[in-house]
Amino acid sequence: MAPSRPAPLALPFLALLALLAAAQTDEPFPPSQQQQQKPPTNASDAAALREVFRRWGLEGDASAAGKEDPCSKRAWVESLARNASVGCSCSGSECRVTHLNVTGFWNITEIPLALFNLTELVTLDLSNNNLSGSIPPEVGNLSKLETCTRHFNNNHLGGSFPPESSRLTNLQSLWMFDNYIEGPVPQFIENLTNLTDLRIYGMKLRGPVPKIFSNLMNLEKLMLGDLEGGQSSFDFIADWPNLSILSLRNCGLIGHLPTNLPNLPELKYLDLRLNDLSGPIQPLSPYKYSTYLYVGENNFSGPLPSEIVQSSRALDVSHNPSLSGTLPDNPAGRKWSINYIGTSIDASRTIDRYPVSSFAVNCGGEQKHYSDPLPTVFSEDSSDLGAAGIHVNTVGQWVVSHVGSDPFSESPGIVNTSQDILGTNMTQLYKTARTSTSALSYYMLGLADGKYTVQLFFAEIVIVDEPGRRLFNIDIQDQNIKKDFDIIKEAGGPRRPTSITHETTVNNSILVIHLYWTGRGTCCIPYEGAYGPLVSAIKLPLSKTQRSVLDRHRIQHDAMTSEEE
Ligand SMILES: *[C@@H]1O[C@H](CO)[C@@H](O)[C@H](O)[C@H]1NC(C)=O
Ligand SMILES: *[C@@H]1O[C@H](CO)[C@@H](O)[C@H](O)[C@H]1NC(C)=O
Ligand SMILES: *[C@@H]1O[C@H](CO)[C@@H](O)[C@H](O)[C@H]1NC(C)=O
Ligand SMILES: *[C@@H]1O[C@H](CO)[C@@H](O)[C@H](O)[C@H]1NC(C)=O
Ligand SMILES: *[C@@H]1O[C@H](CO)[C@@H](O)[C@H](O)[C@H]1NC(C)=O
Ligand SMILES: *[C@@H]1O[C@H](CO)[C@@H](O)[C@H](O)[C@H]1NC(C)=O
Ligand SMILES: *[C@@H]1O[C@H](CO)[C@@H](O)[C@H](O)[C@H]1NC(C)=O
Ligand SMILES: CC(=O)N[C@H]1CO[C@H](CO)[C@@H](O)[C@@H]1O
Repeated sequence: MAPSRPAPLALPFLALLALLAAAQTDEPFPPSQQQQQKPPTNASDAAALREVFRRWGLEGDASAAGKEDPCSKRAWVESLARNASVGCSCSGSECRVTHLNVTGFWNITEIPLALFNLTELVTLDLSNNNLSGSIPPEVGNLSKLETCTRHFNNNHLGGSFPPESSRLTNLQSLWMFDNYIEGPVPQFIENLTNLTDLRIYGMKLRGPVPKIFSNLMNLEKLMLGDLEGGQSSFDFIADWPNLSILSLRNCGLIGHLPTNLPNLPELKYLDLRLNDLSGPIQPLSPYKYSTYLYVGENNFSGPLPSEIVQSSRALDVSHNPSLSGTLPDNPAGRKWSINYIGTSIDASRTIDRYPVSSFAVNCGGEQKHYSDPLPTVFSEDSSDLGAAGIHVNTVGQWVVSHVGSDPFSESPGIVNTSQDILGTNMTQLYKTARTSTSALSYYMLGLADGKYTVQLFFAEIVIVDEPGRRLFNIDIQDQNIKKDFDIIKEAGGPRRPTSITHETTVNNSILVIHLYWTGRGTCCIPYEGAYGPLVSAIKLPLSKTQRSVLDRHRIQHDAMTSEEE
């Protein structure tokens, strides 16, 4: 910023709260002294902004509409999550609109073309609205854009990336996640060499990731994911000196980890889950420095290098069936933050298949007794699983497995509410829940083969403002039964119960319930990391025969353990 110009950005954003307070209590747009001294807003910007706000129903006081100076109408809010603000940059004779932030409005569905007349925009944030349709080619007119921090993420945009976006060469951040944009991962991104923060996941894009992305040397955060088909090898990663977050979940990555892996000295968070990587896990590089290392759901084999197991690191190696080895001894008094379910690592420690007679879990909570309609004990499930971990229920009849951590926050794995849950007499079941920013699984063990009816219980107790924010998928026995499941929508409101009843078959003594996030809904409302699956309770009613089979096993098990003693 040239020192001769007045600092245009600091004022609007620092003074935001004061202005908001004024805007809410006094007249809608108080003409402060300072604003009167300001030069007028460029007529083209003023006309465009008025048109945009008219289309979005945000023109405010109807009597002032068309008269007020848009640069005086800087900000107004309804809530923390719903916010609209304008920032201007003024030189001697006129002000230009340089910042526009309109986020969290479910009723805003269109991108008015007039928006692209605001050619001096430096930041634009239209996240968390309900925009639909496609991004028009005119987006290329906003060539001064630098930070679209929260750009178009979390909307319902479709179509493909307009090639004109390649003109936005000043862009430092591009967040387009959680939309319905289709087509290949756009090659033009290679031209946006100023990018430090690129997030495109939770859409309908196809791989491969262009090799030429290796040119993006300034990258600090790269989050690509949830691609639909197409394979990529690791060759788009270069020695990016400032890269700290690398998330490549479900990107169709294939091949071995190269032996000469790139040098990524700042790496803190590495997520390679849900790819098709094989061969050995290299002992250190490139994740030497990563605090979060997620390589689960691949095809890695060979022994787990013990150097990567560290008490300061959350490690997920789950569901790599050919991965073997043993875990190093726990550091005194500490628990490893590690999830190795579904591997050949030291399996004896993990799961003792001791069956018992009932399966009901109060996810995230204490043991509870309810008649539903038969007397049922919902067992306690309140272990903190950190950013990667498993917990085996004490008598071994079920296991809960969790992987996930938002890269930007400590997302809690267990949530609770003190508010009432309406429309149920099992209210305590719903007041606590387990949640995950990636994947949460429950394994019911030692079942006789046959048909079972699973019941899952939910109530939204965190993202309580609107439906559509928490969306996740549910698989039972590897079969997808819900895609973009939305608790509030199903329950008809927040803090209300809803349930799923699903019939399934067990033929290897284990029943698996898998709840997982695919990048949809929200990243950060009401707080960073509030997304992904949430479940209140699980129940597996057993028939009389199933129960008696289990009881027989139970008696044998008890007999065995007493002999050992
Ligand atoms: C206002 O902005 C338009 C569009 O960028 C520009 O052509 C025009 O010169 C500006 N007007 C003044 C008075 O600077
Ligand atoms: C946007 O710019 C175009 C071309 O300069 C002009 O025709 C149109 O009237 C402008 N729209 C608004 C709402 O200012
Ligand atoms: C959207 O809702 C806000 C209130 O939350 C209202 O001021 C605005 O006029 C609405 N916009 C549209 C396009 O309906
Ligand atoms: C826009 O508003 C949201 C919600 O208050 C805020 O989180 C975000 O940082 C703002 N963006 C900009 C560019 O000011
Ligand atoms: C969002 O927009 C879609 C149309 O694209 C509409 O069907 C839906 O009702 C809107 N959602 C809300 C909460 O208004
Ligand atoms: C990395 O970050 C440092 C410190 O912020 C900066 O000086 C340097 O230019 C960055 N390097 C690249 C390639 O972006
Ligand atoms: C509820 O959650 C809060 C915040 O995470 C925590 O401090 C509190 O101990 C929890 N209460 C119960 C009863 O679990
Ligand atoms: C001034 C300017 O660059 N206008 C362009 C805006 O975008 C449309 C669509 O790409 C172009 O046709 C205009 O020339």
